[in-house]
Amino acid sequence: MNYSTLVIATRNIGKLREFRSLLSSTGWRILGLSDISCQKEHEESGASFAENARLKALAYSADTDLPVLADDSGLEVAALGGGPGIHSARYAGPGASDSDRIRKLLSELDANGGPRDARFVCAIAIAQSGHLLMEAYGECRGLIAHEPRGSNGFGYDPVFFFPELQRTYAELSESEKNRYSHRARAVHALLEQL
Ligand code: ITT
Repeated sequence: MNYSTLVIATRNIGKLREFRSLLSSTGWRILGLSDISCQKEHEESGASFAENARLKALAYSADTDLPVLADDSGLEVAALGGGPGIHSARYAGPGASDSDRIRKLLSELDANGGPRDARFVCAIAIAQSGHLLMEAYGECRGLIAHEPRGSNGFGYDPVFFFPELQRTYAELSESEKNRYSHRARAVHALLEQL
């Protein structure tokens, strides 16, 4: 497969920034949804990360002739039965902030008292003109910290403690996170297929 331009179908600027960096070695021109003037919102109605990534990529690929990459990702906490999982973005309800979601996660886990093992999961799908072209998956294991630490990254990064580097994701530099993260692993798996 030979891309020169790829649209990243996300409204999450943290994700877009990471993809730009993770794909920089390809030389592809990376566009966001605003670059193709796409205002549409597509519902994430799937039952898994992979299904949601596929649905997003296929839906947005109807709005452009360019290939479209979608990422569905989230945090699975073992003691919470794998939650918030595919509901990571909506975990604290509509309009909630990253801090609201982190507060809810910490209070549920503190009340639960169980082990703090967790993993970040990332499913990627690429589609063009309504056809699915490629899929990839990555995950990264860690622990939920007792309180937020660090200010880099986005989302749940301040409470995801990465044992290998003994820091939370939000305490890692961008290049460190992009070496180890679930998204980095998914992009690596994707590029291996090319
Ligand atoms: P798009 O659907 O527009 O891509 P989104 O933020 O809604 O944006 P998801 O539906 O995939 O994306 O939800 C991902 C959720 O998981 C979101 O709340 C993130 O905060 C969280 N998440 C995913 N990857 C993360 C990462 O690398 N660091 C921190 N949180 C992450």
